[in-house]
Amino acid sequence: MFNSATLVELIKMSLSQAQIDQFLTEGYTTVPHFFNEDEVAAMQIEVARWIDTGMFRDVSTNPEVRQNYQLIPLYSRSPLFKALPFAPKVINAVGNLIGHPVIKILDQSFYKPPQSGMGTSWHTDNAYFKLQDPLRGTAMWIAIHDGDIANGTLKVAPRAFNEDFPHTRDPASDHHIHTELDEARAVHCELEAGGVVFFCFGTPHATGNNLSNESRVGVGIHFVNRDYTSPLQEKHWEQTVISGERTGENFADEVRATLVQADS
Ligand SMILES: O=C(O)CCC(=O)C(=O)O
Repeated sequence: MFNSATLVELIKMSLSQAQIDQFLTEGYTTVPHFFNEDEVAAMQIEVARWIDTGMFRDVSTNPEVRQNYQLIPLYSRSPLFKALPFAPKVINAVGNLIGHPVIKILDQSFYKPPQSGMGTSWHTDNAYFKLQDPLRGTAMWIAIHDGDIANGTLKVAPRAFNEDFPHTRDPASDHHIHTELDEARAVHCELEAGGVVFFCFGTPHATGNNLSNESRVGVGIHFVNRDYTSPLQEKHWEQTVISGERTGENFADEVRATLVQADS
């Protein structure tokens, strides 16, 4: 059962019908302030630890000019981010969008240093995951720092998730693939830290260069409805069951522990 604070948070953070409808028709929706102030502070402390201890890897093929630092996976390196998908508001929101049973298949982070941070090229997650129904998988992209056009916040192409986007190797990255997309179709998801973008596996998305004087970090967590995956896909992905009976207290505990440790 949830305690009353969790219940209040859950009600406050439930997606509106308009957000669910936007996801189903446009392939994405944004939720400002999905994470509260303490949660944002804890996530920023954790991400600073990853940066300071050199845990990110630069995937840029032209690192003298621009850098695009990636850390993947997160759950094995961070109790905070291991617990985050089990926060009741996350289970609830993701379940509302793609239906239960929800499994988490991937988590990762991208760090863009000031001025020379490089964007990630246009792609769909389904170019990697190949889910038959692109609406049965969603990414939850978290703005760890305020994201705007100048620092290359996430951009998406609405109403495109049923289109076919051929992908080829991205020469700017040492392992990614990319697709062509007319920039006129882009919606820039400008969000304060703690805001979230949910976008389905068929939705083309990208980030821009960080031209600002501050670092910017995003975290992406990928979920699917297990009833829509094949055994072959399951063999290749992480299989963390999210739906089900849980106390829901783990993320809150990890947030507190991170803040207390940073204070001591
Ligand atoms: O932050 C980025 O540069 C890329 C984000 C992304 O493509 C994702 O999280 O799926």
